[in-house]
Amino acid sequence: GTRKFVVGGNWKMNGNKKQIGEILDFLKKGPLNKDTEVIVGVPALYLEHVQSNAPEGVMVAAQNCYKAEKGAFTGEISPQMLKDVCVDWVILGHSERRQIFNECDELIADKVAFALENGLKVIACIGETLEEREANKTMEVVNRQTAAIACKVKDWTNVVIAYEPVWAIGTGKTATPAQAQEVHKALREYIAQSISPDVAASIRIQYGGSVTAANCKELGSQPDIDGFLVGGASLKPEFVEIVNARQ
Ligand code: G2H
Repeated sequence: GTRKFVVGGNWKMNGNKKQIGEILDFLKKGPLNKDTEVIVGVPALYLEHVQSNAPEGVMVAAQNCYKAEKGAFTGEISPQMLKDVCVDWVILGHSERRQIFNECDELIADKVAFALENGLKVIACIGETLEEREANKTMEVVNRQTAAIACKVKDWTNVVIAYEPVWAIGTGKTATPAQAQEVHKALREYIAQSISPDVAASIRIQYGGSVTAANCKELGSQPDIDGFLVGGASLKPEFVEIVNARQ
């Protein structure tokens, strides 16, 4: 296909200078498949450090940003600030932002639109909870989360979608390749109908949720899985194997 494989590491609230040095070392050592885009999602405090020290070809993402340029928003950072320190990517709408910090579909859509307008590329995360899956609402939820973004975003060129079933996050319970493929395929069909066939064909949809070196090859060989968003395993040398899942 024409969709370039894209693997993100979401460090979440992990790492200190010493550990980040170790991560940069294994990224440098690689070797990382040059046909795969690699993005590491770094705690805000360390963005500039990682941006300056990451090996060539490894891009850096913030894990959040706000929907305004500046002002009285204590604790927040803006897309303009990220651009100012040469960070080109941001992860938005991660389930931990949705669940722990009560971010709703509309706020996330506003953030995605504002980040894109200001020149960032966005990994927009969606996914259902266990309760929603068991109530057979997976596609209803995933489509609703996508539609909320589609209300405010017209150009999807700089968007990657990360499908992360919440029940698979940090639990060691990975979606089976068939389960993940089923959602990715249905989501692409929904995008074809509700946005456009062109966007559906070109947009990259990552799978996230307990991806490891052991399960990445089979997941990565599914036709509608275009990469991964990796949490826990992105802190370990096995991240290199995950980047190289598709050769
Ligand atoms: C899902 C994922 C990274 P993990 O949150 O976004 O984390 O791979 O630890 O399940």
